[in-house]
Amino acid sequence: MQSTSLKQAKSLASALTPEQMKFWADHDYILIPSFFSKADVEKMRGWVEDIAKWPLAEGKYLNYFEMIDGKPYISRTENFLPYHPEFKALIESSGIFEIVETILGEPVVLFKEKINYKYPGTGEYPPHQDVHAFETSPLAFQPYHRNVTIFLDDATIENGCMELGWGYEKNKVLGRFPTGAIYEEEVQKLDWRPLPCPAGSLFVFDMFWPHRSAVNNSPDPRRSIFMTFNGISKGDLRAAHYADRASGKAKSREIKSNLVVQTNLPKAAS
Ligand SMILES: O=C(O)CCC(=O)C(=O)O
Repeated sequence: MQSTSLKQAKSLASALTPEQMKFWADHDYILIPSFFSKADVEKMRGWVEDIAKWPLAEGKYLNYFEMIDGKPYISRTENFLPYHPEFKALIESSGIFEIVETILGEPVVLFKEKINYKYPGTGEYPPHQDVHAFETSPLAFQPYHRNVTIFLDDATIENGCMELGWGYEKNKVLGRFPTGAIYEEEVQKLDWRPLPCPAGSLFVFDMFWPHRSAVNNSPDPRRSIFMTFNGISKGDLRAAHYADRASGKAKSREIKSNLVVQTNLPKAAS
């Protein structure tokens, strides 16, 4: 049910300008500031705060908690769009699908999505590539997925904006720990540059981009939505992916070692 309703097969008229296409071809990313209006950002912030309070549920959306000094802090909610029709409608009508279709040259499906809450004191991400996060997928380690991030708050150095590791080799999977975190020797070879961007921005990036982000040291949240797409010709793997994630024995990688899925928190989070 959820996978078919989260795809759009529309016309393939270009949703990007020639300049944006060239930037993508040169850099494998595009940042589009003010993609969403202030009103839509405000609306999404409200929905995200509502979702952060959703009760734990089996077989639906998935809440993840960061354990800090033995206490759980909500870090992420995965697979939330099927359970929030207004949010889903806004995303589906936003033009994001069309942008990824333009980049991939075919209609796309939404493989997965998550909210990263990045509340104060949380949200550190070690250097990693998203390409190897999905071992359940036959598309893992291959250049078929594309990521899109919506920033709902200004991303700044203080609140741990994303940092990109420039100088990586296209379509190369870097040496990494079993968690997916890149080996220090590989990290050192890259030129890490922060990517501050305003609330409402859309950041589209290739899955091989090495990236990391520091803990949020500001007093305010730095919320974002991460969506991963693939071309329809590669199949619709969403249901299989979330079945694996909900199994409690997920084979897909988790780069944050202090992250705990809801089912491991019988009482603490209720
Ligand atoms: O939200 C952030 O600061 C970075 C998140 C990230 O790298 C990820 O979810 O893969």
